[in-house]
Amino acid sequence: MAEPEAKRVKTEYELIYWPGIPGRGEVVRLLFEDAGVAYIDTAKGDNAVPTTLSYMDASNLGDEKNPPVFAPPVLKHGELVINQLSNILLYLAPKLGLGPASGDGVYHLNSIALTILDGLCVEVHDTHHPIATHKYYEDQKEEAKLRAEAFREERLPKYLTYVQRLLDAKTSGEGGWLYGGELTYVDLVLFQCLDGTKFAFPKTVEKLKKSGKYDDVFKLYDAVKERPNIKAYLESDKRIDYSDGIWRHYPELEEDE
Ligand SMILES: N[C@@H](CCC(=O)N[C@@H](CS)C(=O)NCC(=O)O)C(=O)O
Repeated sequence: MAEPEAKRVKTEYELIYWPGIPGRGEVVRLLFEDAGVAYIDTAKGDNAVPTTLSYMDASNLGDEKNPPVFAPPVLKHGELVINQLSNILLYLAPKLGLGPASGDGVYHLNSIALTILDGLCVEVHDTHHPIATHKYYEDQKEEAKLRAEAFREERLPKYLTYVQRLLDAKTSGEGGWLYGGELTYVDLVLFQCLDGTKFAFPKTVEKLKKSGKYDDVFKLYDAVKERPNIKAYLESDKRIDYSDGIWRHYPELEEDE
Protein backbone atom coordinates (compact mmCIF):
# COMPACT_ATOMS: atom_id res chain seq x y z
CA MET A 1 0.00 0.00 0.00
CA ALA A 2 1.19 3.54 -0.71
CA GLU A 3 2.93 5.68 1.90
CA PRO A 4 0.29 7.18 4.22
CA GLU A 5 -0.89 10.36 2.54
CA ALA A 6 -1.43 11.89 5.98
CA LYS A 7 2.31 11.86 6.60
CA ARG A 8 2.66 14.25 3.67
CA VAL A 9 -0.47 16.36 4.22
CA LYS A 10 -0.40 18.73 7.18
CA THR A 11 -4.12 19.11 7.96
CA GLU A 12 -4.83 17.63 11.36
CA TYR A 13 -7.44 14.95 11.97
CA GLU A 14 -9.90 15.42 14.83
CA LEU A 15 -11.95 12.62 16.33
CA ILE A 16 -15.04 13.68 18.25
CA TYR A 17 -16.25 11.00 20.63
CA TRP A 18 -17.56 10.28 24.14
CA PRO A 19 -15.02 10.09 26.97
CA GLY A 20 -14.64 7.10 29.31
CA ILE A 21 -15.48 4.25 26.90
CA PRO A 22 -13.53 2.78 23.98
CA GLY A 23 -16.73 2.52 21.91
CA ARG A 24 -16.89 3.00 18.17
CA GLY A 25 -14.32 5.79 18.47
CA GLU A 26 -11.71 3.18 19.37
CA VAL A 27 -11.75 1.72 15.87
CA VAL A 28 -10.86 5.13 14.46
CA ARG A 29 -8.08 5.51 17.03
CA LEU A 30 -6.60 2.14 16.06
CA LEU A 31 -6.25 3.27 12.45
CA PHE A 32 -4.35 6.40 13.48
CA GLU A 33 -2.24 4.47 15.98
CA ASP A 34 -1.30 1.71 13.56
CA ALA A 35 -0.40 4.26 10.88
CA GLY A 36 1.55 6.38 13.38
CA VAL A 37 -0.42 9.47 12.37
CA ALA A 38 -1.18 12.25 14.90
CA TYR A 39 -4.80 13.13 15.70
CA ILE A 40 -6.77 15.26 18.10
CA ASP A 41 -9.02 13.17 20.33
CA THR A 42 -11.73 15.29 21.96
CA ALA A 43 -12.57 12.39 24.30
CA LYS A 44 -9.28 13.09 26.08
CA GLY A 45 -9.89 16.85 26.44
CA ASP A 46 -11.68 18.86 29.14
CA ASN A 47 -14.87 19.46 27.17
CA ALA A 48 -15.44 16.00 25.77
CA VAL A 49 -19.13 15.67 26.66
CA PRO A 50 -20.23 19.23 25.70
CA THR A 51 -18.25 18.97 22.47
CA THR A 52 -19.93 15.69 21.53
CA LEU A 53 -23.37 16.94 22.54
CA SER A 54 -22.94 20.09 20.51
CA TYR A 55 -22.74 17.98 17.34
CA MET A 56 -25.90 16.07 18.28
CA ASP A 57 -27.86 19.09 19.41
CA ALA A 58 -31.22 19.61 17.71
CA SER A 59 -30.17 23.19 16.89
CA ASN A 60 -27.00 22.07 15.07
CA LEU A 61 -27.57 22.42 11.34
CA GLY A 62 -23.98 21.78 10.31
CA ASP A 63 -22.43 24.53 8.19
CA GLU A 64 -22.27 25.71 4.57
CA LYS A 65 -20.44 22.57 3.49
CA ASN A 66 -21.46 19.89 5.96
CA PRO A 67 -24.90 18.59 6.88
CA PRO A 68 -25.56 17.98 10.58
CA VAL A 69 -24.43 14.62 11.96
CA PHE A 70 -26.63 12.29 13.99
CA ALA A 71 -24.24 10.66 16.45
CA PRO A 72 -20.54 10.18 17.20
CA PRO A 73 -17.97 9.12 16.17
CA VAL A 74 -17.44 12.25 14.07
CA LEU A 75 -14.32 13.00 12.06
CA LYS A 76 -13.20 16.50 11.21
CA HIS A 77 -10.50 16.91 8.60
CA GLY A 78 -9.93 20.35 7.17
CA GLU A 79 -13.35 21.62 6.16
CA LEU A 80 -14.89 18.16 6.07
CA VAL A 81 -17.11 16.85 8.87
CA ILE A 82 -18.42 13.27 8.56
CA ASN A 83 -20.01 10.64 10.77
CA GLN A 84 -20.96 6.95 10.61
CA LEU A 85 -18.01 4.81 11.65
CA SER A 86 -17.72 2.77 8.45
CA ASN A 87 -17.89 5.96 6.38
CA ILE A 88 -15.08 7.46 8.46
CA LEU A 89 -13.01 4.30 7.94
CA LEU A 90 -13.66 4.40 4.20
CA TYR A 91 -12.40 8.00 4.11
CA LEU A 92 -9.33 7.40 6.26
CA ALA A 93 -8.12 4.05 4.92
CA PRO A 94 -6.37 5.25 1.72
CA LYS A 95 -5.03 8.35 3.47
CA LEU A 96 -3.43 6.22 6.20
CA GLY A 97 -2.13 3.49 3.88
CA LEU A 98 -4.68 1.01 5.24
CA GLY A 99 -6.76 0.37 2.15
CA PRO A 100 -6.98 1.12 -1.56
CA ALA A 101 -8.15 4.50 -2.89
CA SER A 102 -10.11 3.02 -5.81
CA GLY A 103 -11.21 -0.24 -7.39
CA ASP A 104 -13.29 -3.18 -6.23
CA GLY A 105 -11.24 -3.55 -3.05
CA VAL A 106 -12.75 -0.35 -1.65
CA TYR A 107 -16.20 -1.94 -1.67
CA HIS A 108 -15.08 -5.40 -0.62
CA LEU A 109 -13.36 -3.93 2.42
CA ASN A 110 -16.41 -1.82 3.22
CA SER A 111 -18.63 -4.93 3.06
CA ILE A 112 -16.31 -6.75 5.43
CA ALA A 113 -16.12 -3.82 7.85
CA LEU A 114 -19.91 -3.35 7.87
CA THR A 115 -20.50 -7.06 8.48
CA ILE A 116 -18.05 -7.26 11.38
CA LEU A 117 -19.55 -4.10 12.88
CA ASP A 118 -23.07 -5.52 12.52
CA GLY A 119 -22.12 -8.73 14.31
CA LEU A 120 -19.55 -7.82 16.92
CA CYS A 121 -20.56 -4.24 17.67
CA VAL A 122 -24.25 -3.54 16.97
CA GLU A 123 -25.43 -7.02 17.97
CA VAL A 124 -23.28 -6.98 21.12
CA HIS A 125 -24.86 -3.66 22.08
CA ASP A 126 -28.30 -5.18 21.51
CA THR A 127 -27.62 -8.00 23.98
CA HIS A 128 -27.77 -5.54 26.89
CA HIS A 129 -30.21 -3.09 25.28
CA PRO A 130 -32.59 -5.30 23.26
CA ILE A 131 -35.67 -3.11 23.74
CA ALA A 132 -34.62 0.53 23.93
CA THR A 133 -31.22 2.23 23.76
CA HIS A 134 -32.42 5.13 25.91
CA LYS A 135 -33.71 2.91 28.74
CA TYR A 136 -31.62 1.40 31.54
CA TYR A 137 -30.31 -2.14 31.25
CA GLU A 138 -32.11 -2.86 34.52
CA ASP A 139 -35.42 -2.14 32.78
CA GLN A 140 -34.81 -4.74 30.06
CA LYS A 141 -32.92 -7.44 31.92
CA GLU A 142 -35.25 -10.30 31.10
CA GLU A 143 -35.22 -9.52 27.38
CA ALA A 144 -31.45 -9.02 27.55
CA LYS A 145 -31.03 -12.54 28.90
CA LEU A 146 -32.91 -14.01 25.95
CA ARG A 147 -31.13 -11.82 23.44
CA ALA A 148 -27.73 -12.64 24.91
CA GLU A 149 -28.45 -16.36 24.77
CA ALA A 150 -29.34 -16.11 21.08
CA PHE A 151 -26.22 -14.05 20.46
CA ARG A 152 -23.94 -16.50 22.26
CA GLU A 153 -25.42 -19.61 20.73
CA GLU A 154 -26.35 -18.58 17.22
CA ARG A 155 -25.20 -15.14 16.09
CA LEU A 156 -21.64 -15.02 17.42
CA PRO A 157 -20.67 -18.46 16.03
CA LYS A 158 -22.30 -17.49 12.73
CA TYR A 159 -20.26 -14.28 12.46
CA LEU A 160 -17.03 -16.01 13.49
CA THR A 161 -17.70 -18.70 10.91
CA TYR A 162 -18.05 -15.95 8.31
CA VAL A 163 -14.77 -14.31 9.35
CA GLN A 164 -13.06 -17.72 9.14
CA ARG A 165 -14.58 -18.10 5.64
CA LEU A 166 -13.07 -14.75 4.68
CA LEU A 167 -9.69 -16.06 5.80
CA ASP A 168 -10.18 -19.34 3.91
CA ALA A 169 -11.20 -17.48 0.74
CA LYS A 170 -8.78 -16.82 -2.16
CA THR A 171 -9.32 -13.07 -1.69
CA SER A 172 -7.55 -13.16 1.67
CA GLY A 173 -4.27 -14.02 -0.07
CA GLU A 174 -1.20 -15.00 1.94
CA GLY A 175 -0.22 -13.75 5.38
CA GLY A 176 -3.34 -14.36 7.43
CA TRP A 177 -5.04 -10.98 6.84
CA LEU A 178 -8.68 -10.66 5.86
CA TYR A 179 -8.22 -9.27 2.39
CA GLY A 180 -5.62 -8.84 -0.31
CA GLY A 181 -2.57 -10.40 1.35
CA GLU A 182 -1.71 -7.42 3.56
CA LEU A 183 -3.06 -5.73 6.65
CA THR A 184 -5.92 -3.33 5.96
CA TYR A 185 -8.25 -1.39 8.22
CA VAL A 186 -10.72 -4.29 8.37
CA ASP A 187 -8.17 -6.32 10.33
CA LEU A 188 -8.16 -3.49 12.88
CA VAL A 189 -11.98 -3.46 12.89
CA LEU A 190 -11.96 -7.20 13.60
CA PHE A 191 -9.38 -6.83 16.36
CA GLN A 192 -11.35 -4.14 18.21
CA CYS A 193 -14.72 -5.82 17.80
CA LEU A 194 -13.43 -9.23 18.89
CA ASP A 195 -11.54 -7.68 21.80
CA GLY A 196 -14.71 -5.93 22.96
CA THR A 197 -16.81 -9.07 22.51
CA LYS A 198 -14.23 -11.00 24.52
CA PHE A 199 -14.58 -8.47 27.32
CA ALA A 200 -18.38 -8.76 27.25
CA PHE A 201 -18.55 -12.56 26.91
CA PRO A 202 -15.19 -13.95 28.08
CA LYS A 203 -16.37 -17.50 28.75
CA THR A 204 -18.25 -17.77 25.46
CA VAL A 205 -15.35 -16.44 23.41
CA GLU A 206 -12.92 -18.78 25.19
CA LYS A 207 -15.19 -21.75 24.47
CA LEU A 208 -15.46 -20.79 20.80
CA LYS A 209 -11.70 -20.33 20.61
CA LYS A 210 -11.13 -23.79 22.11
CA SER A 211 -13.49 -25.36 19.57
CA GLY A 212 -10.68 -25.00 17.03
CA LYS A 213 -13.14 -23.88 14.35
CA TYR A 214 -11.88 -20.31 14.18
CA ASP A 215 -8.14 -20.71 14.66
CA ASP A 216 -7.21 -18.27 11.90
CA VAL A 217 -9.53 -15.62 13.33
CA PHE A 218 -7.82 -15.79 16.71
CA LYS A 219 -4.38 -15.89 15.03
CA LEU A 220 -5.25 -12.66 13.23
CA TYR A 221 -6.41 -11.12 16.53
CA ASP A 222 -3.06 -12.00 18.13
CA ALA A 223 -1.12 -10.72 15.11
CA VAL A 224 -2.81 -7.30 15.29
CA LYS A 225 -2.14 -7.14 19.04
CA GLU A 226 1.57 -7.71 18.40
CA ARG A 227 1.96 -4.99 15.76
CA PRO A 228 4.51 -2.61 17.30
CA ASN A 229 2.39 0.56 17.17
CA ILE A 230 -0.74 -1.24 18.34
CA LYS A 231 1.13 -3.03 21.12
CA ALA A 232 2.63 0.24 22.38
CA TYR A 233 -0.78 1.92 22.23
CA LEU A 234 -2.57 -0.91 24.07
CA GLU A 235 0.04 -0.79 26.80
CA SER A 236 -0.18 3.00 27.12
CA ASP A 237 -2.63 5.04 29.19
CA LYS A 238 -4.16 6.28 25.94
CA ARG A 239 -6.10 3.01 25.68
CA ILE A 240 -9.39 3.48 27.56
CA ASP A 241 -10.64 0.60 29.75
CA TYR A 242 -13.95 -1.04 28.94
CA SER A 243 -16.80 0.08 31.19
CA ASP A 244 -20.47 0.69 30.44
CA GLY A 245 -20.25 1.28 26.70
CA ILE A 246 -21.14 -0.97 23.78
CA TRP A 247 -18.86 -3.75 25.02
CA ARG A 248 -19.83 -4.24 28.66
CA HIS A 249 -19.78 -7.30 30.89
CA TYR A 250 -22.80 -8.58 32.79
CA PRO A 251 -22.03 -12.01 34.29
CA GLU A 252 -25.73 -12.93 34.15
CA LEU A 253 -25.70 -12.59 30.35
CA GLU A 254 -22.87 -15.10 30.04
CA GLU A 255 -22.91 -18.89 29.78
CA ASP A 256 -23.87 -20.81 32.90
CA GLU A 257 -20.91 -22.30 34.74
N1 LIG B 1 -24.28 3.60 12.83
C1 LIG B 1 -23.62 4.63 13.59
C2 LIG B 1 -24.04 4.49 15.05
C3 LIG B 1 -23.62 5.68 15.88
C4 LIG B 1 -23.92 5.48 17.33
O1 LIG B 1 -24.84 4.71 17.73
N2 LIG B 1 -23.18 6.21 18.16
C5 LIG B 1 -23.34 6.08 19.59
C6 LIG B 1 -21.99 6.10 20.28
S1 LIG B 1 -21.01 4.73 19.72
C7 LIG B 1 -24.15 7.25 20.12
O2 LIG B 1 -23.69 8.08 20.86
N3 LIG B 1 -25.41 7.26 19.73
C8 LIG B 1 -26.34 8.26 20.17
C9 LIG B 1 -27.71 7.99 19.65
O3 LIG B 1 -27.88 7.06 18.86
O4 LIG B 1 -28.63 8.71 20.06
C10 LIG B 1 -22.09 4.52 13.41
O5 LIG B 1 -21.63 3.43 13.05
O6 LIG B 1 -21.37 5.49 13.61
